[in-house]
Amino acid sequence: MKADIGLIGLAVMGQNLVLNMNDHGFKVAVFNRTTSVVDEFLAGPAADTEVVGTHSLEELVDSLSSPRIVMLMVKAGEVVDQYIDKLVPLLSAGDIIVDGGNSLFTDTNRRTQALAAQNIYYIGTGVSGGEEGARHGPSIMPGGNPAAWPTVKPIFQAISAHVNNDPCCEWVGDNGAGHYVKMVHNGIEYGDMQLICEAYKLLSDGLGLSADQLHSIFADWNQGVLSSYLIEITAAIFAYKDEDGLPLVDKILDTAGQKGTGKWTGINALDLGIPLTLIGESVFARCLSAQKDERVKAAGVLPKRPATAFTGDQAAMISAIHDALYAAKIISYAQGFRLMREASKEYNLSLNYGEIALMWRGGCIIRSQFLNDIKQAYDANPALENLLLADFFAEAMGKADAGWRKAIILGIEQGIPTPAFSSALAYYDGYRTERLPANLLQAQRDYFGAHTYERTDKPRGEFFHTDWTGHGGKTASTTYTV
Ligand code: NBP
Repeated sequence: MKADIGLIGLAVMGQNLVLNMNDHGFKVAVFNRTTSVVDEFLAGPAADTEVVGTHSLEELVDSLSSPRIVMLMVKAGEVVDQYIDKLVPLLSAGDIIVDGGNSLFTDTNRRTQALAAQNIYYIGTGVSGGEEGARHGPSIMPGGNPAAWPTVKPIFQAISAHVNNDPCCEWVGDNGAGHYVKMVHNGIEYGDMQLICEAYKLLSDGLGLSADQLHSIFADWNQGVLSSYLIEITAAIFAYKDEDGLPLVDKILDTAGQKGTGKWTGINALDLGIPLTLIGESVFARCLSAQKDERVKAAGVLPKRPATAFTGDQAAMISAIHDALYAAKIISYAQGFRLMREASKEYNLSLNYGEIALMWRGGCIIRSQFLNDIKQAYDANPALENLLLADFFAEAMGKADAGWRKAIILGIEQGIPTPAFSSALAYYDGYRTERLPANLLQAQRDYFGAHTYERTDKPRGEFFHTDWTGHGGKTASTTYTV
C-alpha cells in the first residue's frame, strides 16, 4: 500500500510530526538529506510503526499515493527552494508540496504562485508547539493554494491539538497567509516571554524574592487570567534545582538567542505603519541581552542603579506586577491583531481573527485561556478595529491601570528595565489620547520642509503652508504619507 504523505527533514519537528501522523493511522514515507538519519529514525523512534524509509527523492515520490503530498520540515530559506526545484520534475499536476518550516511569508507568496503556474499546489503552513506539540498535537496554520486544502485537511486536523473537540488547525487564507499568521504568533510569543521576564526581574530584584517564592507566585498566577503554557513552564523553571540543589535558572547566562521571526514581525509592522511597540521592544531586549560583554563593561563604568530597597506593601506590589503583566499582554495582542488586520487588507489575506484565536488556543507556545476572550470578542464583532475597544478588554484595562503604573514606577525607582511594560503603557496612553502633540510635529515639518499641515478649524484633506520666518518661499512640498 502506498503512503498517504511523504515528509522530508527528520530533525526534531519532522520526526515528531511523522510519529504523530503514524499514531493517527496515516502511512508516512520519510526522507532526509543525510540518509543515515532515516535509518536511525527507523531503527529508533519509528521502530514498530508503519513509517516507510526512503533514500532518494525519487524513491520518496514513488512511494506516495496520488495526489501526492510531500511535506518539507527543513531549515527555512534557500533549502526550501532547492527541494522544490528537485521535487517539481518528479511530481504530476495536482500534486501538493507543503512547507511546514518557519518560512518568510513573502517567500511563500512567491512559491505558491510559481508552483500554481506549473499545476503543483503549494501550502505554506505554520506549525507551533515545539517538539512536544509536534508529537502530541501542534497548532497548525495552513495557507497557500486553497485547491490543496481538502486533500491535506483530514491529516492536519487529525494530528493538530484540539480544544473542546475543535481542531487547532483551520485554513488561514491564500498565498503566504499561514506563514504570515505564524510569524505574528512568534512575534507575540517574543512579547509574552519578555513580559514574563520583566515581571520576574521586578519580583526578584525589586522585591528581593527567591526562586521558590517566584515558583509559588507564578503557579498562583497560572490559576487566574494569566493562565497559559508560558506561565506554567515559568513556574516549573523556578522550581527546578541544579545538582547542587540551587535553582538552575540563576546559573543560566543572560544572553537571549533568536531565529528571526520576531524581527520579521517588527519589520513588517514598520512596513505597514502599524505600531507594534511591545514586540519591537521584545526583539530589542533580546539584542541588548546579547551584548553581554559590553553590558558588563558599562556596569563598571556607569553609576550604579539607585539602591532604594522596597519598603512598601509586598503583597500589593506583587498584585500590581500581576496587573502590569496582564494589561501589557492585552496591549501586545491588541497590537498583533491590529497588524494582522492591516496585513489582511494590504495583502488580501481575508484573515478570520476569531479562527486565528481558536487555532492558537491549543497546541502552540502562546496557548492560553486569554485566547478564548479574544475569540469571543471577534465572534461578537468580526469587524472590531482594535481589541482594546471590546467591552471585555476595555474593562480589564481599567481595572489593571493603577497596578500597571505602580509596577513601572518600582522599576524606574530602582533602575530595573521594563521596556515592554513601559512601551505598552505609552501605546495605551497614546491610543486613548484625543489630541497628541503631533500638531507641533506638523508645524516643525512645515517650518523646515514646507511639508504642509491640516487645520482643526478646516475640513480634513485641506493642506496649508505657512511662511514661518517671513523669508521662506510660498511653494509647499508634495503631501504624501510614507
Ligand atoms: P532544523 O531547522 O534544524 O532543520 C533541520 C533539517 O533541515 C534537517 O533535516 C537537515 O538535514 C535539513 N537541512 C539543513 Br539544516 N540544511 C540543508 C540543506 N542545505 N539541504 C538539505 N537539507 C538541509 O530542524 P527543526 O528544528 O526540526 O525545524 C524544521 C523547520 O520547522 C524549520 O523551518 C524551523 O524553523 C521550523 N520550526 C521549528 C520549531 C522548533 O521548535 N524547533 C518549531 C516550529 C517550527 P540534515 O539532517 O541532512 O542536516
